[in-house]
Amino acid sequence: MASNIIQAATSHDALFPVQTRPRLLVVDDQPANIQVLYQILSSDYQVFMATSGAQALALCAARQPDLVLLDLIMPDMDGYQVCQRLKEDAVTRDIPVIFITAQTDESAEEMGFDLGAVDFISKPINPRIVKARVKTHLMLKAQSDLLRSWAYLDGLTGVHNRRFFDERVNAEMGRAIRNQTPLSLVMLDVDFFKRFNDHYGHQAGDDCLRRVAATLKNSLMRGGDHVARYGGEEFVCLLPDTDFAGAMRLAEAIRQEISGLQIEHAQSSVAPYVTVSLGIGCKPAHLHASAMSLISLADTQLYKAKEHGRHRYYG
Ligand code: GH3
Ligand code: MG
Ligand code: MG
Ligand code: MG
Repeated sequence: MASNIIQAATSHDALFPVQTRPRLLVVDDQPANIQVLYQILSSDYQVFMATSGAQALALCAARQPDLVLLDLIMPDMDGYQVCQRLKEDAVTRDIPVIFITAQTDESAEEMGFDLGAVDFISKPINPRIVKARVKTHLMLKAQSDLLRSWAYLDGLTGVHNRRFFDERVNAEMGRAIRNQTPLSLVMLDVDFFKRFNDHYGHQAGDDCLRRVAATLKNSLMRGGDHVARYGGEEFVCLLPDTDFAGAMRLAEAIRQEISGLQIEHAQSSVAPYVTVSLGIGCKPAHLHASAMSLISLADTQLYKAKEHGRHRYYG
């Protein structure tokens, strides 16, 4: 397939590194049509090409372009089918699709919008209109991506929020069951934090939470790991492909790193600085479990860590 992917390489590269330019996929069964669009767009964008619907779907899944320019009439799989398939798959659903077609009747256009296309451009194409529409839709896509990412962040600490975690833990559990891989969860809670707030004030409490969150982020080694704020002074670390032993190692490392921050806590009964208690839940590789049971297990273990003296982990 690699031979079918032609990447733009122009003098524009010096100003705008190729890998950071928005990525477009142009799909048309006629190479001559692709050539025309390539010439119009390749100076501003990375342009990938496909000459069939099947190829377009494969490229979208593998490379997730920022926008697709899609021919309507193609043999085998037409543009409508390609668009429908893109919108059905969670991985490609949010990629905007612009139809480019010689078909001018309104019902064709209506059907395209019904299937989730964002725009229609008619052939023969006007280069300036193509450029303007592509630019507009890329901007809208970038804005909605940004808003979506904000919706998943915790405002105080900057790590992911509960909404993100709730969605992710279900997705990761599904994946772990399908792939028969382990999935671990470390849940942690700051010890005697009410006393901390009462003694040092709410502002200092907020600062403490920010430092704890930053430390958790730094402690997670793998790209696929996620840290989220689960509640007030409770955080969760979601660890795909991590078995119980790995989760225990991480819990211990976190325990030590938080106490190592030496954030003064004169009112704590465990230490003169801020500490955390942790609970571990693990779904072993070849067993089934629900996201709910994993969370409840980690929560139970966290409760035990509290009961047995705090500043420790249980699993
Ligand atoms: P334990 O060791 O058993 O966990 O005791 P604790 O005092 O930490 O637990 P408790 O649940 O009684 O108190 C949690 C406190 O966390 C109460 C609340 O004021 C504080 N808290 C929750 N969210 C925030 C926040 O966003 N900022 C600040 N500063 N404090 C918060
Ligand atoms: Mg065609
Ligand atoms: Mg708590
Ligand atoms: Mg607490």
